[in-house]
Amino acid sequence: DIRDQTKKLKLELTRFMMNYSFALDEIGTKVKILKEEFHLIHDYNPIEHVNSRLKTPESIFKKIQRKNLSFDLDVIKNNIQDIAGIRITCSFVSDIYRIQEMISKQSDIQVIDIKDYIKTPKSSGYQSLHLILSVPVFLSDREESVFVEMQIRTIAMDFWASLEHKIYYKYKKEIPKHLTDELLEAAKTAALLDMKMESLNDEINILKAADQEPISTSISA
Ligand code: 0O2
Repeated sequence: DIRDQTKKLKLELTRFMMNYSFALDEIGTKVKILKEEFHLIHDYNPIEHVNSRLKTPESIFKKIQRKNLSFDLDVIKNNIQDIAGIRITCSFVSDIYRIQEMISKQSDIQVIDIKDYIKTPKSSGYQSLHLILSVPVFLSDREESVFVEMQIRTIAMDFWASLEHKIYYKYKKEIPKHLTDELLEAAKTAALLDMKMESLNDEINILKAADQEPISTSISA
């Protein structure tokens, strides 16, 4: 009857969403291990902060409609790859690619897709590195591969994206062109700031390395 069917559907949906939550837990642990071990070995922490989120049912529903998909869990699973999302904010652009490499090398993770919005920013000015990962989730009776979208960005990219998102969110109508132009300009300024901070860091590292070199005691004649 209808009550049994509703109960079954509810259970199916809960299990469906739980897998994404487990996948986020797993990837979150992986990132935490990388962060702590990297800090221990290199005495440097490339990761500033990490956030993760599950897409809300409303947002999943909107995307199903936008992509003209049928309301079928298998179709949703295969076509909506950002139900689980983790965002890693790091210090320098080079850290982004370092983290990408560390994650990609892990044998149980498959990199399904890479969108490099740093090399090719979006027309809005948005920059970040997006990876679609397939993560195995070990359940009581089976193993499931689950997609997780990993966004890796610098503090400057995150600053821009967070504020731009807020500006759009607050203003529901179409944004006047001069504002989108200025937002694009601001994104370019953020990218310049990233370049400047990275080159300052490189210079300091050279000075630090020189400081650590053993002082030669032999005096040549
Ligand atoms: P939320 O709230 O972060 O989840 P797809 O439709 O996913 O197959 P799409 O939309 O081209 O393909 O995916 P894309 O652009 O690779 O990634 C979308 C996500 O990137 C967005 O998620 C944002 O988090 C971020 N993003 C992309 N473009 C912009 C931008 O111009 N400004 C800001 N602030 N963020 C951006 P959601 O689902 O839109 O939102």
